[in-house]
Amino acid sequence: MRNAALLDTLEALIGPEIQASPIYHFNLKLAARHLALAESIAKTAGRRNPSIAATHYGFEVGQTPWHMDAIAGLRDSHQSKIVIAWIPLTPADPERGALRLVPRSHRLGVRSGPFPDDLIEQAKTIEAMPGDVVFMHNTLLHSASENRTAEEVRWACNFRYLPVGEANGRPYLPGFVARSRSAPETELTNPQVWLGMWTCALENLMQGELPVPNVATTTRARAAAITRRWSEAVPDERA
Ligand SMILES: O=C(O)CCC(=O)C(=O)O
Repeated sequence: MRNAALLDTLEALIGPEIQASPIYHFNLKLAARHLALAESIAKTAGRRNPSIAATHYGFEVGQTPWHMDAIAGLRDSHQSKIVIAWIPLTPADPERGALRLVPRSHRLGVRSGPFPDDLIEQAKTIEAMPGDVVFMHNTLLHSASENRTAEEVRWACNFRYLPVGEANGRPYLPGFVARSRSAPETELTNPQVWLGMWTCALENLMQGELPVPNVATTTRARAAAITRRWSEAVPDERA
């Protein structure tokens, strides 16, 4: 997440003060054999089929439905200059699970599906290899195809970056300063500290004193108030 070449490119896109968002994912696409196993376990456990259900679970291991990443964050983050860095760790092509993007769809603003067919028809398939990075606007419409291999697991990271000080959409989890030209001492370089920040944040949430706000129902004004309250309560996340 602090790779210098990655941050150099991000700097050109969003400026020299770069926050790594606490919203990030590792996307694995399970192969047919793994999905068959997962499906049989799901059946036994009375859960939905993980390979096709357009749920959080399906999103992560099977075909990823059309979406904009912005919807994962509270509404006060929808105006933030958020860039997604999607990084394949294994080959990501139509056989193994490829990213599909609708060029210029970020101009539509934040929307949730279903999306019209004529929009989806404009999608481009990206063939990406380890070493590549795909940079996306936070409101770019995208999806990913399923993994059609018998055995290979396809892995990709979805990291998000935005200017320091802008709302990241999950104020109750720890982001960190990945690069700061004006105050380099604020950069977080110690992964153990970051682990400590996550541990504290999760323990705090588990105490349940403050409910986790719902991204779909929390208004922008309320989200901004929640974000402000958290940044006053935790002025320096590293501490
Ligand atoms: O890597 C994938 O399979 C899906 C990526 C994606 O759509 C996301 O992380 O938002």
